[in-house]
Parts: sequence; C-alpha cells; structure tokens
Amino acid sequence: MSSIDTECVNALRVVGAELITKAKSGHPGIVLGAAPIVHTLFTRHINISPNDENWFNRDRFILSAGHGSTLLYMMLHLSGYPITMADLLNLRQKGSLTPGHPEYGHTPGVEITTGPLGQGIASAVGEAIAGSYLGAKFNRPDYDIVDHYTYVLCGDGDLQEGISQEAMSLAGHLGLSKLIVLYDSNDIQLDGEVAQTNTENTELKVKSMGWNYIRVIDGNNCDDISKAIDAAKHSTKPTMVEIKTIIGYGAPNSGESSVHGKPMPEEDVKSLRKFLAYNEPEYTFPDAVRNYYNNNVIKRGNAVCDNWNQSVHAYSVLYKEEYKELCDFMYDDFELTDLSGLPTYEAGSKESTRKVMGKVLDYISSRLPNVIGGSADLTASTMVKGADGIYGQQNPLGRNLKFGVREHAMAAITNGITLHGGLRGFCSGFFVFSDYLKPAVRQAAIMHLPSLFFFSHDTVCVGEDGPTHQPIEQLTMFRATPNVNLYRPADATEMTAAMLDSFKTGHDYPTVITSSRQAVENLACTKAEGVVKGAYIVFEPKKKATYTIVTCGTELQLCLAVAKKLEENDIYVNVVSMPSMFLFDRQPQEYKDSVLPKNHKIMAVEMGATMPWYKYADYVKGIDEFGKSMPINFIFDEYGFTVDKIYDEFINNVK
Ligand SMILES: Cc1ncc(C[n+]2csc(CCOP(=O)(O)OP(=O)(O)O)c2C)c(N)n1
Ligand SMILES: [Mg+2]
Repeated sequence: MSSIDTECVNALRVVGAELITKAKSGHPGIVLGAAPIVHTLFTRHINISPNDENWFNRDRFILSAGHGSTLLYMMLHLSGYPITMADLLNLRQKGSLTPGHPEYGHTPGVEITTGPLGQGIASAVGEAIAGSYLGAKFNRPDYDIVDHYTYVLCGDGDLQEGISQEAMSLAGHLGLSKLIVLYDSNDIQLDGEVAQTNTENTELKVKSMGWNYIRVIDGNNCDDISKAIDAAKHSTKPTMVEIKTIIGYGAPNSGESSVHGKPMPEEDVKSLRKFLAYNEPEYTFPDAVRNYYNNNVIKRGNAVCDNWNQSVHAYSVLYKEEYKELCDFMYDDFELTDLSGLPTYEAGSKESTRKVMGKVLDYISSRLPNVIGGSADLTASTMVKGADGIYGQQNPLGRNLKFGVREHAMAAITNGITLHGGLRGFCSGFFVFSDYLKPAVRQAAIMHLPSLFFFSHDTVCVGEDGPTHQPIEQLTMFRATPNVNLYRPADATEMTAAMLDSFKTGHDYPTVITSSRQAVENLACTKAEGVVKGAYIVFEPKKKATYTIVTCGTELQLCLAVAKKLEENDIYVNVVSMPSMFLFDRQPQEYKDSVLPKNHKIMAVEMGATMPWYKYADYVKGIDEFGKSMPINFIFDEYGFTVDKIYDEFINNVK
C-alpha cells in the first residue's frame, strides 16, 4: 500500500470527523472505519465520469449504509462532482446539498436515496438485473455497450434486514456476476456488539445463496481490498467481499458502538489527528490527495467514458438498427401512440379488473420493449407478468421477472431497475401484502421515481381467504404517502386508462394500481379523460342534484344503482368516480368545485377504511374492521354494501 493511499485515507478520516463534529450531527464510526474501502473502490476500480454524471455505462455505487453519507459526499467532492468544500461544511444543515442521508436527485452523483437499511442492497440487485438485461440485448462481439458493475457498501445492519436476504437469495439464483457487495464488517452496530444478536456464519450463508465470497482480514490494507475487488470482478456469481474493519478507527472510543452515531468531541478529533499524525489545517484535503483523485478517479473515469463513447460511435456504424434501439432505451423514447388492437369492452359486459390489468399490461409489453417486471409468485392471481419468457441465466432476454415470495425485495428491485435507466420496472402481488413492500414504495415516492406497483384483490371481496387476505387500511396507507399516485379503477375503461397513463414517460411519482378479484360490469359512463383527472362525474339525475355520492373501484356500479333508486324517490344525487385522489387533488380549484360542489352534501362509499374520504365527504360508508372469511355473495350483505343498505344509510345519515 503506497503512502499516497495512507495520506488519502487519513485525510478522509480527519476531514470526515471534523465535518461531523462541526455539524453537531452525523455518523463518524463508518467514516473512520470504511474510508479505505471507498477510497480503494473509487481510485482503483469505479468507472464514473464527472463530465457526464448520467453516463449510461457508469459503474453504480450504492451506499446501502446511508448513514455513511459524509464519506460519500467527500468522495463525490474529490471525484469532481459539483459539491464544493462549502457544501461539505454545510453538512446536514437546512437546505444544504449534503443532507443527513444521501438523496437521489438532490446531490449530484448520488445514485439512490438510502437510509432505511437494506433498501440499497435490494435496489442494487435491480440495477444489476437491468445491467445484465441491457448487456444481453445490446452487446455484440467486441462491443460491450452495457457492462458496468454495481457496487454496494453495506454494514452489519443492512445484512440483518429481511429485505437483504430476499434480494441476495434472488441475486444468487440469477447469477448476477456484476454485483459486488462490499461489507463493512466491524462487529458493531448502534446498540452494541453484533454478537448480541447474530450467530450465523455469514460466509456459509452467502455461499449457500449462490454467491462468491471473499474475506479481507485487514480493512486498512487498500491493496488487499483492491485484490479482492479484482477477484470479484472475475467471478461468475455475485460477490460479497467481507472486509474486517474497526468502527471509528483512530477515535479514542474506536471499536465501540458509542462512535457509531455521535459526533466526536473536539478533544477526540485532536486525538485522532495525533493518532494518524495528520497535520493539515482543519477541513482541508491536501493537494496531493486532490491530485491523486484528479488522476485516478476523474481522469481515469473520463477516459473510460470517452472510450465508451468512441465504441458506441463505431457500434452505431456497424449495428445501425441496434444503435437506434439503444438510443430509444437510453432516452426512454417510447410512447404508445397507436392504440389499435388494445382490448375493448362492450358496456354491460363483465370482467374482473385484474384480468383487464393483465391484458392491458400484455398489450403494453408487446409494444414497449423496455418494460420488464413480474409478480411475487402470484402471476396466476394478479394476471401480471412480463413478456418474452422468464428472465434468468438461460434466458437473459426474458422480461418476466419471477420474484418468488419476496415482496419487499421485489419492490426495491423494481426501484433499482427504474433508477438504472433504459427500462421501465413493474411488480405485482396481492394488495393486502403491499404491507410487505410499503417501505420500497415510500423510497420510490421520495426519489420521484416512476416505478410501477400493480396489485389485485383490492377489497374484502376476496372472501373465503379471510381477514389476513382482505385489505382494509392499505388504500389509506398509499393515499397518505406523499407523491404516490394510487389508482383504484372501476371497470375496464378506467383500468385501461390508468394502465396506459402509468406507462407514460415523465411522471415524477410512482403509480400504484389496484384491481378486483371479482368480475364487475363494464359501464357506459366511465371515461378515460376523467380517470387522469382523478375524479369526474359519471351520473347526473334528471333534476339538479343537491347531493353527491363519491366512490371508486368496484363500488361504482353499486353507487350508480343507489343513485337511480334515490332518483326514483325524488332525491337527486350525482355520482362521482374518483379513481385517484392524488390526481384529483392536483386539479384546479374550479374543476374540483365542479365535481364536488361546495353546496352538495357528500357521501363517500368504499370497501375500505373510511379515513381518507373525510377530506371530501360529510358521511362515509366504509369498513373500519377486519374482514371475515366467507364466500363473496355473503360479503356485500355482511358489510352493508347492497343497494338497499346504502340507500337506507343515505336516507338516515345524509339526507
Ligand atoms: C430500517 C432501519 N432500521 C434502523 C435504522 C437506524 N440505524 C441506522 S445505522 C444503524 C446501525 C447499523 O449498524 P451497522 O450497519 O453495523 O453500522 P455501523 O454501526 O457499523 O456503522 C441503525 C440501527 C435504519 N437506518 N434503518
Ligand atoms: Mg457494523
């Protein structure tokens, strides 16, 4: 290991500790412990180009241990991204470019928002799937157009999370050889020793999942770390490099959990400086360090990027068709303009909205070659699958991702695919089990990613399977999550519109679409234009209405029948279909007032928790208890979702 490595690592350790102490907040433990890992990765391996932050074939670096943000910001600063020393000095402050945890879309060079442990590893699996698929599609002899690595830095906590087991198990099965996880193995976590909670043999566990495993005993030895990364690059399997480090290396309380997340007192920073014999002024990277990064990250990375551009140019001459398609993928230049052949439905016909969802998705997949995804072992129920067969080592061009019963990883992987660029990722499961993956939808929403989450079995009408399978509060959960568009379409027209809209380019939010298990009538009054406005009037009585019933999903047909019965009794009620509260809330006030007039008394009807509807309605007919196992034909009566019962409830509570 050369003296310049030592100088760089010392600088990262001291400046990192100083920045955190100055911020009075942050995590010095990982910065001091893992500095040699990221230094080695960046200066000897990672191919990134600060000239072209979004270079398509850059290596992806995923800081799954998001609490190590200070380390990442320093790396990006030294690697030529537009993060100044002033930005670093503003660490974790209001409005800074260097917030508490890495935020995608906020700080240049940050590949993904991390902080919730485990999400990073799982999304990295998605990045690796995307890289492998695109490589199989576009690479030609002598032209490795997509052949980057996905590197992860994770800690003990990341690996304790269930999502990591799900994701790593799938990555091993799929043989994602370009995925390299660098494990900052320091035997310490927030509350104390890892041994207080873990006894398993990580090496055997990881190997049994189909991974290559390499151990580096001395986490301060950059040469050893580098050799391990080299070996990982040549593996035919995903690789975990477990690197033994000492948390808070050089701090008086190194090796203890107290150094994990508390800024070091000034005296401790002084001791650190003394321990490392570091004499530069405060908050200063010496010129030698800057020069080293300039040559070994910036120039090296830019040169690799330039070569790639030349190679793509030659490819464009040799492989004209492929090049054109590559550009379409890279710039997401796909739009469904010609909708001929899209399944259509006669008014009065009946079909479950999950069947419609599956058919529309198949249609979209057959026309948009960049769409990839699948289900969590529920394809037969959700009807959601990708095209071109099952993706895997035997069929790297398959677009049907069989996630297995791994919902949480599935959703985070979908985020990783979407983040990668070039592909549109989707996934699917039973709506009630969206609980298992909610944190990943939240990540998509925070990152403004257009990931797609399709669910079936969206109400208690699931029936026989009972309360564990009958969603109640899940609709509320997604509607309450900022920046999530939840669509609950009523019939084939609404479902088709919602699906087509979800695949439009340019959305800066994830879309969740729910569908019904049971068949519903396809209505003459539903309209695609109304769907994308979030809510619209579907029924007006023959005389001016003074009431509105607002509803969505499969309850729309019921509410129409209720409105007709009310009309027969000289009570005049509009019916509003509201497939998306998110989109409706974004409409101009004038439109909102026209759909839900201020002088109307409003009743909302939905087979789910009542809570979200009070924003719009005076009275809500919903279900605020768990479901019960019984055939569907008993469900409607049990919960009062029949025409007569809703009619009576209207008369007794609204009129
Ligand atoms: C899902 C989740 N749970 C809890 C936390 C809070 N947290 C952040 S770091 C950490 C300890 C993780 O230990 P380790 O990965 O070993 O990090 P180290 O202390 O070695 O830096 C915890 C509990 C979190 N960020 N995400
Ligand atoms: Mg640890």
